[in-house]
This record gives sequence, structure tokens and C-alpha cells, in this order.
Amino acid sequence: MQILALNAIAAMLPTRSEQSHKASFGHVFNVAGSINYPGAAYLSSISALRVGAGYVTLASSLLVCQRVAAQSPDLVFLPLPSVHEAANDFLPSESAAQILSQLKRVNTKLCSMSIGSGLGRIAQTARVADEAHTDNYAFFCALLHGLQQETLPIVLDADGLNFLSRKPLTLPENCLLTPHPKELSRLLAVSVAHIQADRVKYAQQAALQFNAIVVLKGANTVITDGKRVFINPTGNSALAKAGTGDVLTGMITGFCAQGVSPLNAACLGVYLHGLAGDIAALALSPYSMLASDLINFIPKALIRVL
Ligand code: B4P
Ligand code: MG
Repeated sequence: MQILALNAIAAMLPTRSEQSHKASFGHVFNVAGSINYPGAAYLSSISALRVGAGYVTLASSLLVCQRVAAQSPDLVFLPLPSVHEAANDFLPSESAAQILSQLKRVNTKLCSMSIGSGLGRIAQTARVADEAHTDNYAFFCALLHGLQQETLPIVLDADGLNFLSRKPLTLPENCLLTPHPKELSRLLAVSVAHIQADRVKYAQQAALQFNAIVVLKGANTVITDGKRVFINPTGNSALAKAGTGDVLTGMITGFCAQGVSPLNAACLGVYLHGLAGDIAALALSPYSMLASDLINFIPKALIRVL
């Protein structure tokens, strides 16, 4: 077990050659957001750019793309067909084919994907029989199915994890899972209390069970591939606020796109996310920091490590 330290983190940072262009620093596909959570799509997308990714494409419904475009001139959009039902919208499984065909056009050696931030789902108790037609589950399964033979790093967060806990699905080769304790509780069918009492054990168990890198979030986040274990010393209660998890997802995915190994990308993302939160809490107080503030402190965290 190793506690992450500043010098080790500095050594993991990808180098930036002067003879470079945006494709040198990778392409992130971010599958995120829904009518009720456009902010998650914004936060995760911008955070990937903030850690150095060359290009971020947000794949989401037209409505979410329009809302996020109004907030940021820095992103590229892949608007997907969506279905509106009552106050909700969801992506049909055919939307997955559009993402897969875009993926074929890029150099997948410097490419990563995140799936799930603010994607939206219907609580499992409601209309389970209809779930394929009323939320993003069928879309999620179609996307994962199409990615089976791909080797690009894929970060699953939030509703990506919640869909994964509905029934066992085979994951592609290079997946990272970023659960908070409740999400891990759903994935492993173990109580939050048990998980919190032995965080390293359950993070390792999940990594082995899903054959993925696992980032178990919370104070002293645990990062593991099932064998090696890293504990993060940065971060504070300012991060206990809606949206900070979406920022972390973007940071990890952004490092993956730059060719950093999934395990190192997870360590870099978690450490710098916590450090940005520490610097932000000094400037704004741990009470007042918002996730949208946190993204503006990522550069200060990077400068501290360089
Ligand atoms: P969700 O609705 O799933 O919340 P979310 O969208 O995932 O929020 P977000 O993405 O912003 O935050 P995340 O935790 O991913 O539901 C949250 C619900 O789940 C809660 O209402 C609660 O019921 C349950 N839940 C969540 N965490 C729990 C916990 N620890 N114990 C029991 N139940 C829990 O990401 C937050 C980020 O901030 C992570 O990077 C995390 O490591 C960091 N962070 C949060 N608090 C921190 C702290 N005190 N110190 C250091 N880092 C901290
Ligand atoms: Mg979250």
C-alpha cells in the first residue's frame, strides 16, 4: 500500500513536447448529461481539457449539447437522437452506433472515453419491466457491447456504474470504475457500512471482480488494480458537494487520452483533484467552494506539481 506523494505524481505527468499539436494530446469522448443534469456534462468535459487533453467531444442529447455549448466555446459536440417522455429524456440504443462510428474516425491510441456523468436513469423500483424503453439502460448496454473489442481506456462513473450494477456485463479491457461508497455498495451488494469499514478490501475485490482499475472515492480515496493499492492524501470537505465527482471523471479521462496508463491516470486525477480542492478551500472556504469553482483551481494544482 502506498500513499501518493507529490514527487511520484510529478513523475507521472505526461510530457508536452514543443513540437506538438492538439492531436498529440488525445481525444476524449464524453458520454454524459441529460435534461436534469446538463451541469455534469459541462463539468466533466471542461475538466478533461483543463488537465491537457487536446480535444473533447461531448456526446449527448441535442438539448444538453445546446445548453453546454451556451456555457463553453471550448467543446466539440456530437448531438444524439433522444426520446422525450414526460419531463425526462433518454437516448435510444441506436444512439450508441453514432458514437461507435465517430470513434472509428479517430486515432484510438490517443483516445479515451467516459460514460455516465449525469446520464440519468429511472430508479430501479419504477417500471422495471419497461426500463429498456424508458431510460438509458439499453443505450448503455449497446455502447458497451460495441466497445467490447476496443482497448481505449473507458471511465465508468455515476449512472454508468448504476447500470453496471443492474446485471453482470462483460467490460472491455481497459476500464476504470469511479464509485463513491454507495455506488460500490450497489456494485458489490455489500452495505455502505461494511465498505467504509474496510475500503481497501472492497476496492480490491471490485477491481478483481470487474477486471478494472477501481477508484473508491471519499476522504482518502483508494485507487487499485486489485494488486497495487494507492491512498490519496489530498482533498477536504469542500469536495463534498454536488458535481465534484464529475470533475474527477473528466480529469482521469483527460489524462488517459494523453497516453498515461489507466492506473497512473487515476492516481494523477485523484491527487490533483484533491489538491485543487485544498487550494480552492483556502481561497473560498470549504463551505463556499462549488464544483464550477474547482475547475478553475485545477491549473493551480498542476503548477504546484510541475
Ligand atoms: P449521487 O447522486 O450518486 O451523487 P453524485 O452525483 O455522484 O455526486 P458527485 O458526482 O458530485 O460526487 P461523488 O461522490 O461522485 O448520490 C450521492 C448519494 O450517495 C448521497 O446522498 C449519499 O446517500 C450517497 N453517498 C455518497 N458518498 C457517500 C459516502 N461517502 N458514504 C455514504 N453514502 C454516500 O464525488 C465526490 C468527490 O469528492 C470524490 O472525488 C470524493 O473523493 C471527493 N470527496 C467528497 N467528500 C470528501 C471529503 N470529505 N474529503 C476528501 N474528498 C472528498
Ligand atoms: Mg458522482
